[in-house]
Amino acid sequence: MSLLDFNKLAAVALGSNLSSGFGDREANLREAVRRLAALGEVKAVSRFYDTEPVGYLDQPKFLNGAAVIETALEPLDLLRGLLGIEHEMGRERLIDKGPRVIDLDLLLYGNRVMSTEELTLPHPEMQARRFVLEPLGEIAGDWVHPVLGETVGELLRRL
Ligand code: PH2
Ligand code: MG
Ligand code: MG
Repeated sequence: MSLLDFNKLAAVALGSNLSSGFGDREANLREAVRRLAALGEVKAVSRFYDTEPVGYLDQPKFLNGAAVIETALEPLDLLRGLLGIEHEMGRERLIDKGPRVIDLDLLLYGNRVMSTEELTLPHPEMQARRFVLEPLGEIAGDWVHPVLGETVGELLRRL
C-alpha cells in the first residue's frame, strides 16, 4: 500500500446542467467520475450540489461536485485528459460559460503554481465560486491554496 503523495494530488471541479445520452445531470457527473479513474486513483468525491447558474444566467441550474485524484500525469497531461473526457461525453462549446453536459476544471495540483496559455494553477477563479469551494471543502477543506495561503475551508468561510 502506498502513502498518499500530496504532490500528485489533483482537485477537479465537476459541473453539468444538461441531460445527455448518459441521462440527467447526476448521471453525467457519475459517468465523469467513473472516467476519472482512467487518469488516476480517485481518492474522494463530494456530494453533488444543486446550484444557481453564475455568470451567464439564462441557463438551467447546475449540479456541481468535486473530486480528488492521485495521478502520475503531469498537470498539462491531466488537463488534456479532462478535456478528452468532456469531448467523449459529448460536450459542445457553443456559448462561453453556457450550458454543458459536463465541465471538468482542474482546480489544484499539489502546491503547483503555473500560468501558461493552456493552464493556470491554481484555477484563477476558484476562490470566488461557492459552487466550487463548497463541494471541494467537503473533501479537501485543509488544502492550502498555494498562492493565497489560506485553506479551501477558510476561502469558503470568507465568501
Ligand atoms: N460554470 C460556469 C458558469 N456558471 N454556475 C454554476 N452554478 N456552476 C457551474 O459549474 C458554472 C456556473 C462556467 O464554467
Ligand atoms: Mg467551469
Ligand atoms: Mg471548464
